[in-house]
Amino acid sequence: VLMRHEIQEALKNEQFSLVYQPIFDSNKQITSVEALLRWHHPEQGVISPIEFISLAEHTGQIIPLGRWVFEQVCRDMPELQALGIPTIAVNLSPLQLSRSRFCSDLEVILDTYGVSPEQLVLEITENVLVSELTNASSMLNELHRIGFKIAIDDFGTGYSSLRYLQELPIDILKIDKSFVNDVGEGKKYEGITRAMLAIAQELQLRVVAEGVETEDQLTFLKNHHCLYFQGYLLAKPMPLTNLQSFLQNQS
Ligand code: G
Ligand code: G
Ligand code: MN
Ligand code: NA
Repeated sequence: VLMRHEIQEALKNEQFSLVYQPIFDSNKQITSVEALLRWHHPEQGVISPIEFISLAEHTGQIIPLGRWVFEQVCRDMPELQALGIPTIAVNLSPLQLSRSRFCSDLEVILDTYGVSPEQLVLEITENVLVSELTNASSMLNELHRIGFKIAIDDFGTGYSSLRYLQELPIDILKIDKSFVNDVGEGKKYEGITRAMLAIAQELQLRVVAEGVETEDQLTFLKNHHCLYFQGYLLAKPMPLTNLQSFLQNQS
Protein backbone atom coordinates (compact mmCIF):
# COMPACT_ATOMS: atom_id res chain seq x y z
CA VAL A 1 0.00 0.00 0.00
CA LEU A 2 1.06 3.53 -0.68
CA MET A 3 1.66 5.73 2.31
CA ARG A 4 0.76 9.38 2.43
CA HIS A 5 4.33 10.53 3.11
CA GLU A 6 5.53 8.66 0.01
CA ILE A 7 3.96 11.16 -2.40
CA GLN A 8 5.76 14.01 -0.69
CA GLU A 9 9.04 12.08 -0.82
CA ALA A 10 8.43 11.15 -4.45
CA LEU A 11 7.98 14.81 -5.40
CA LYS A 12 11.21 15.67 -3.62
CA ASN A 13 13.05 12.78 -5.27
CA GLU A 14 11.70 13.57 -8.75
CA GLN A 15 9.94 10.23 -9.18
CA PHE A 16 7.06 11.68 -11.20
CA SER A 17 7.02 12.09 -14.94
CA LEU A 18 4.55 12.93 -17.66
CA VAL A 19 3.59 10.96 -20.72
CA TYR A 20 1.71 12.56 -23.60
CA GLN A 21 -1.11 10.96 -25.58
CA PRO A 22 -1.79 12.58 -28.98
CA ILE A 23 -5.25 13.75 -30.05
CA PHE A 24 -5.80 13.61 -33.81
CA ASP A 25 -8.07 15.29 -36.33
CA SER A 26 -9.72 13.36 -39.17
CA ASN A 27 -6.59 13.77 -41.35
CA LYS A 28 -4.50 12.05 -38.65
CA GLN A 29 -2.77 15.32 -37.80
CA ILE A 30 -1.95 15.81 -34.11
CA THR A 31 -3.94 18.78 -32.83
CA SER A 32 -3.15 18.40 -29.14
CA VAL A 33 -1.67 16.06 -26.55
CA GLU A 34 -3.02 15.08 -23.13
CA ALA A 35 -0.52 15.07 -20.27
CA LEU A 36 -0.83 11.96 -18.07
CA LEU A 37 1.03 11.51 -14.82
CA ARG A 38 3.28 8.54 -13.99
CA TRP A 39 5.02 7.64 -10.74
CA HIS A 40 8.29 5.72 -10.98
CA HIS A 41 8.27 4.03 -7.58
CA PRO A 42 11.64 2.61 -6.50
CA GLU A 43 10.13 -0.73 -5.37
CA GLN A 44 6.79 -0.93 -7.16
CA GLY A 45 7.84 0.26 -10.61
CA VAL A 46 5.58 2.52 -12.67
CA ILE A 47 2.35 3.30 -10.81
CA SER A 48 -0.76 4.59 -12.61
CA PRO A 49 -2.55 7.67 -11.30
CA ILE A 50 -5.59 5.46 -10.71
CA GLU A 51 -3.59 4.08 -7.76
CA PHE A 52 -2.54 7.35 -6.16
CA ILE A 53 -4.66 10.32 -7.29
CA SER A 54 -7.46 9.61 -4.82
CA LEU A 55 -4.92 9.24 -1.97
CA ALA A 56 -3.34 12.54 -3.04
CA GLU A 57 -6.81 14.12 -3.02
CA HIS A 58 -7.60 12.86 0.49
CA THR A 59 -4.31 14.09 1.91
CA GLY A 60 -4.34 17.39 0.04
CA GLN A 61 -1.10 16.49 -1.72
CA ILE A 62 -2.87 16.84 -5.04
CA ILE A 63 -2.19 20.57 -4.63
CA PRO A 64 1.65 20.40 -4.83
CA LEU A 65 1.41 17.43 -7.21
CA GLY A 66 -0.99 19.28 -9.52
CA ARG A 67 1.29 22.29 -9.43
CA TRP A 68 4.23 20.07 -10.43
CA VAL A 69 2.22 18.71 -13.39
CA PHE A 70 1.33 22.20 -14.53
CA GLU A 71 4.93 23.38 -14.26
CA GLN A 72 6.28 20.34 -16.12
CA VAL A 73 3.80 20.92 -18.94
CA CYS A 74 4.98 24.53 -19.16
CA ARG A 75 8.63 23.39 -19.23
CA ASP A 76 7.81 20.96 -22.05
CA MET A 77 5.76 23.51 -23.99
CA PRO A 78 8.58 24.95 -26.17
CA GLU A 79 9.54 21.47 -27.37
CA LEU A 80 5.91 20.55 -28.10
CA GLN A 81 5.41 23.81 -29.98
CA ALA A 82 8.53 23.07 -32.01
CA LEU A 83 6.95 19.74 -32.95
CA GLY A 84 3.95 21.67 -34.28
CA ILE A 85 1.62 20.71 -31.43
CA PRO A 86 -0.38 23.81 -30.55
CA THR A 87 -2.10 22.85 -27.27
CA ILE A 88 -1.62 20.59 -24.25
CA ALA A 89 -4.47 19.21 -22.16
CA VAL A 90 -4.01 18.91 -18.40
CA ASN A 91 -6.26 16.95 -16.02
CA LEU A 92 -7.45 18.80 -12.93
CA SER A 93 -8.95 17.33 -9.80
CA PRO A 94 -11.92 19.00 -8.05
CA LEU A 95 -9.85 19.92 -5.01
CA GLN A 96 -7.55 22.06 -7.14
CA LEU A 97 -10.52 24.01 -8.46
CA SER A 98 -11.88 24.55 -4.96
CA ARG A 99 -8.98 26.77 -3.91
CA SER A 100 -9.50 30.47 -4.32
CA ARG A 101 -5.81 30.96 -5.16
CA PHE A 102 -5.96 28.45 -8.00
CA CYS A 103 -6.19 30.98 -10.85
CA SER A 104 -3.49 33.28 -9.55
CA ASP A 105 -1.17 30.31 -8.89
CA LEU A 106 -1.56 29.23 -12.51
CA GLU A 107 -0.94 32.75 -13.77
CA VAL A 108 2.32 32.96 -11.82
CA ILE A 109 3.52 29.68 -13.40
CA LEU A 110 2.52 30.82 -16.91
CA ASP A 111 4.48 34.03 -16.36
CA THR A 112 7.53 32.19 -15.11
CA TYR A 113 7.73 29.97 -18.19
CA GLY A 114 6.39 32.44 -20.76
CA VAL A 115 3.46 30.20 -21.68
CA SER A 116 0.18 31.65 -22.86
CA PRO A 117 -3.12 30.30 -21.43
CA GLU A 118 -4.48 29.74 -24.96
CA GLN A 119 -1.95 26.91 -25.28
CA LEU A 120 -3.59 24.97 -22.46
CA VAL A 121 -6.77 22.92 -22.23
CA LEU A 122 -7.97 22.27 -18.69
CA GLU A 123 -9.80 18.94 -18.41
CA ILE A 124 -12.33 18.66 -15.63
CA THR A 125 -14.75 15.84 -14.97
CA GLU A 126 -18.45 16.45 -15.07
CA ASN A 127 -18.79 15.67 -11.37
CA VAL A 128 -16.83 18.81 -10.52
CA LEU A 129 -19.94 20.72 -11.51
CA VAL A 130 -22.10 19.10 -8.84
CA SER A 131 -19.38 18.87 -6.20
CA GLU A 132 -20.25 20.84 -3.09
CA LEU A 133 -16.58 21.64 -2.67
CA THR A 134 -16.37 23.88 -5.64
CA ASN A 135 -18.06 26.97 -6.84
CA ALA A 136 -17.36 25.58 -10.26
CA SER A 137 -19.22 28.14 -12.27
CA SER A 138 -17.33 31.22 -11.08
CA MET A 139 -13.98 29.41 -11.19
CA LEU A 140 -14.57 28.21 -14.75
CA ASN A 141 -15.66 31.67 -15.87
CA GLU A 142 -12.47 33.12 -14.39
CA LEU A 143 -10.24 30.50 -16.06
CA HIS A 144 -11.97 31.03 -19.38
CA ARG A 145 -11.65 34.80 -19.08
CA ILE A 146 -7.90 34.39 -18.56
CA GLY A 147 -7.77 32.45 -21.84
CA PHE A 148 -7.61 28.76 -20.90
CA LYS A 149 -9.72 26.34 -22.93
CA ILE A 150 -12.09 24.21 -20.88
CA ALA A 151 -12.84 20.55 -21.63
CA ILE A 152 -15.35 18.27 -19.91
CA ASP A 153 -13.60 14.93 -19.42
CA ASP A 154 -15.40 11.57 -19.22
CA PHE A 155 -18.51 13.25 -20.64
CA GLY A 156 -21.67 11.22 -20.14
CA THR A 157 -20.57 9.43 -16.97
CA GLY A 158 -21.35 12.13 -14.40
CA TYR A 159 -24.41 13.14 -12.45
CA SER A 160 -25.03 16.67 -13.60
CA SER A 161 -27.81 17.97 -15.79
CA LEU A 162 -27.18 18.90 -19.40
CA ARG A 163 -28.07 22.51 -18.69
CA TYR A 164 -24.48 23.31 -17.76
CA LEU A 165 -23.42 22.78 -21.37
CA GLN A 166 -25.17 26.00 -22.25
CA GLU A 167 -24.49 27.95 -19.08
CA LEU A 168 -20.79 27.31 -18.55
CA PRO A 169 -17.83 28.39 -20.71
CA ILE A 170 -17.10 24.97 -22.18
CA ASP A 171 -15.07 24.56 -25.38
CA ILE A 172 -14.60 20.80 -25.68
CA LEU A 173 -16.46 17.62 -24.74
CA LYS A 174 -14.48 14.42 -24.34
CA ILE A 175 -16.83 11.48 -24.85
CA ASP A 176 -15.92 8.81 -22.34
CA LYS A 177 -14.34 5.63 -23.65
CA SER A 178 -17.14 3.48 -22.24
CA PHE A 179 -19.46 4.96 -24.90
CA VAL A 180 -16.87 4.80 -27.68
CA ASN A 181 -16.41 1.14 -26.78
CA ASP A 182 -20.09 0.49 -27.55
CA VAL A 183 -20.06 1.58 -31.19
CA GLY A 184 -18.95 -0.14 -34.40
CA GLU A 185 -19.42 -3.54 -35.98
CA GLY A 186 -21.57 -5.89 -33.90
CA LYS A 187 -22.30 -3.31 -31.19
CA LYS A 188 -25.84 -2.14 -30.61
CA TYR A 189 -25.66 0.64 -28.07
CA GLU A 190 -24.72 3.41 -30.47
CA GLY A 191 -27.75 5.57 -29.71
CA ILE A 192 -26.30 7.47 -26.76
CA THR A 193 -23.05 8.23 -28.57
CA ARG A 194 -24.97 9.42 -31.62
CA ALA A 195 -27.14 11.62 -29.41
CA MET A 196 -24.13 13.09 -27.59
CA LEU A 197 -22.52 13.97 -30.91
CA ALA A 198 -25.75 15.62 -32.05
CA ILE A 199 -26.01 17.70 -28.85
CA ALA A 200 -22.40 18.82 -29.22
CA GLN A 201 -22.96 19.82 -32.83
CA GLU A 202 -26.10 21.74 -31.89
CA LEU A 203 -24.22 23.66 -29.18
CA GLN A 204 -21.14 24.12 -31.38
CA LEU A 205 -18.86 22.28 -28.99
CA ARG A 206 -15.75 20.50 -30.16
CA VAL A 207 -15.88 16.75 -29.47
CA VAL A 208 -12.97 14.45 -28.74
CA ALA A 209 -13.77 10.72 -28.73
CA GLU A 210 -11.64 8.96 -26.11
CA GLY A 211 -10.49 5.37 -26.08
CA VAL A 212 -10.75 4.72 -29.83
CA GLU A 213 -9.40 1.18 -30.22
CA THR A 214 -10.77 -0.11 -33.54
CA GLU A 215 -11.15 1.06 -37.15
CA ASP A 216 -14.89 0.33 -36.86
CA GLN A 217 -15.20 2.78 -33.99
CA LEU A 218 -13.23 5.42 -35.88
CA THR A 219 -15.41 5.01 -38.98
CA PHE A 220 -18.62 5.24 -36.98
CA LEU A 221 -17.43 8.38 -35.19
CA LYS A 222 -16.32 10.07 -38.42
CA ASN A 223 -19.68 9.23 -40.01
CA HIS A 224 -21.42 10.98 -37.14
CA HIS A 225 -19.50 14.24 -37.36
CA CYS A 226 -16.95 13.62 -34.64
CA LEU A 227 -13.77 15.51 -35.62
CA TYR A 228 -11.19 14.62 -32.96
CA PHE A 229 -9.94 11.23 -31.80
CA GLN A 230 -7.77 9.80 -29.04
CA GLY A 231 -7.03 6.16 -28.30
CA TYR A 232 -4.72 3.19 -28.56
CA LEU A 233 -5.65 2.66 -32.24
CA LEU A 234 -3.94 5.95 -33.06
CA ALA A 235 -1.30 6.37 -30.34
CA LYS A 236 -0.62 5.35 -26.75
CA PRO A 237 0.60 7.80 -24.12
CA MET A 238 4.39 8.23 -24.53
CA PRO A 239 7.29 10.24 -23.11
CA LEU A 240 8.15 13.50 -24.88
CA THR A 241 11.26 12.00 -26.49
CA ASN A 242 9.21 9.23 -28.13
CA LEU A 243 6.72 11.77 -29.44
CA GLN A 244 9.45 13.19 -31.66
CA SER A 245 10.20 9.87 -33.33
CA PHE A 246 6.47 9.07 -33.50
CA LEU A 247 5.95 12.22 -35.58
CA GLN A 248 8.94 11.46 -37.78
CA ASN A 249 7.74 7.91 -38.50
CA GLN A 250 4.27 9.21 -39.24
CA SER A 251 5.28 11.59 -42.00
O1 G B 1 -3.29 6.68 -18.31
P1 G B 1 -4.13 6.89 -17.31
O2 G B 1 -3.78 5.69 -16.47
O3 G B 1 -3.01 7.86 -17.25
O4 G B 1 -4.90 7.82 -16.27
C1 G B 1 -5.73 7.29 -15.28
C2 G B 1 -6.57 8.39 -14.65
O5 G B 1 -5.73 9.34 -13.98
C3 G B 1 -7.40 9.18 -15.65
O6 G B 1 -8.69 9.36 -15.08
C4 G B 1 -6.69 10.50 -15.74
O7 G B 1 -7.60 11.55 -15.97
C5 G B 1 -6.06 10.62 -14.35
N1 G B 1 -4.87 11.48 -14.41
C6 G B 1 -3.75 11.29 -15.16
N2 G B 1 -2.87 12.30 -14.98
C7 G B 1 -3.45 13.15 -14.09
C8 G B 1 -3.05 14.40 -13.52
O8 G B 1 -1.99 14.96 -13.81
N3 G B 1 -3.91 14.98 -12.63
C9 G B 1 -5.11 14.42 -12.31
N4 G B 1 -5.89 15.05 -11.41
N5 G B 1 -5.52 13.25 -12.85
C10 G B 1 -4.72 12.63 -13.73
O1 G C 1 -10.06 10.06 -17.31
P1 G C 1 -9.20 10.36 -18.51
O2 G C 1 -10.00 10.44 -19.74
O3 G C 1 -8.27 11.50 -18.35
O4 G C 1 -8.30 9.07 -18.66
C1 G C 1 -7.51 8.83 -19.74
C2 G C 1 -7.14 7.37 -19.54
O5 G C 1 -7.51 6.58 -20.68
C3 G C 1 -5.68 7.15 -19.32
O6 G C 1 -5.57 6.15 -18.38
C4 G C 1 -5.22 6.63 -20.69
O7 G C 1 -4.04 5.87 -20.57
C5 G C 1 -6.42 5.78 -21.06
N1 G C 1 -6.58 5.49 -22.49
C6 G C 1 -6.21 6.27 -23.53
N2 G C 1 -6.53 5.67 -24.72
C7 G C 1 -7.13 4.51 -24.40
C8 G C 1 -7.69 3.45 -25.19
O8 G C 1 -7.73 3.47 -26.41
N3 G C 1 -8.22 2.40 -24.50
C9 G C 1 -8.22 2.33 -23.14
N4 G C 1 -8.77 1.27 -22.56
N5 G C 1 -7.71 3.32 -22.37
C10 G C 1 -7.17 4.39 -22.99
MN1 MN D 1 -8.46 13.28 -19.37
NA1 NA E 1 -11.94 10.35 -19.80
